Amino acid sequence: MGTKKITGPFKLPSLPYNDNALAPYLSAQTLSFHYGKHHQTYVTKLNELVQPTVLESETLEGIIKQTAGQPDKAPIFNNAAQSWNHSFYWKCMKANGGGKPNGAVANKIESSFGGYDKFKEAFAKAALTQFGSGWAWLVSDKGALKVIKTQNADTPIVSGLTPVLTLDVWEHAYYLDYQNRRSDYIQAFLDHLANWDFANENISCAASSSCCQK
Ligand code: MN3
Repeated sequence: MGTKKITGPFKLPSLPYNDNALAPYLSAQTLSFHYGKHHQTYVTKLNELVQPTVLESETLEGIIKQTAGQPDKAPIFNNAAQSWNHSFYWKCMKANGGGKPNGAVANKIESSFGGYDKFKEAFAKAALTQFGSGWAWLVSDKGALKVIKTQNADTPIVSGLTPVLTLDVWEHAYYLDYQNRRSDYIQAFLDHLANWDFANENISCAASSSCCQK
């Protein structure tokens, strides 16, 4: 009798690029550990935790919403929310990304923050001042864009906000490339990696009643 290998119901989604695609800003080594080990472990643990429960037939979003704010469900929430957050985060980056956006997100950044530079300042500040582990987010709140930060696994989808862009600021996201220099990682993301095409897709989702992320 070996340990039963649990392979579902949740799967690790494919990384949307090769693991060297974001170098030199994020190395293949960082992506192979962050995606291949950290993200994989959240998915594996989630599958172990939901296997014996009724939550097994639920969607990932459903599990996150049902377990949020319940201390006895924290292990399920943490692994489900981290699975969701990471799948979203990979799409928030691309080779030759970053810099000023175009399209709807550019207009919304103008109207919500008073310009790209002010957005950039607010996002960098949120990412830098998140004490310990967590995430910085650009979210849509009833059509207006806001910058927020969340702690550990917390995710804005439980607050009825639509994520537009996120940055993982857990140390495992940047330590191999930047060591303690979180600020350099944040600048690299904003200047060279942010996927504004994906942000524009999320803005379209926020404007319609059903979101493509689900
Ligand atoms: Mn991470």
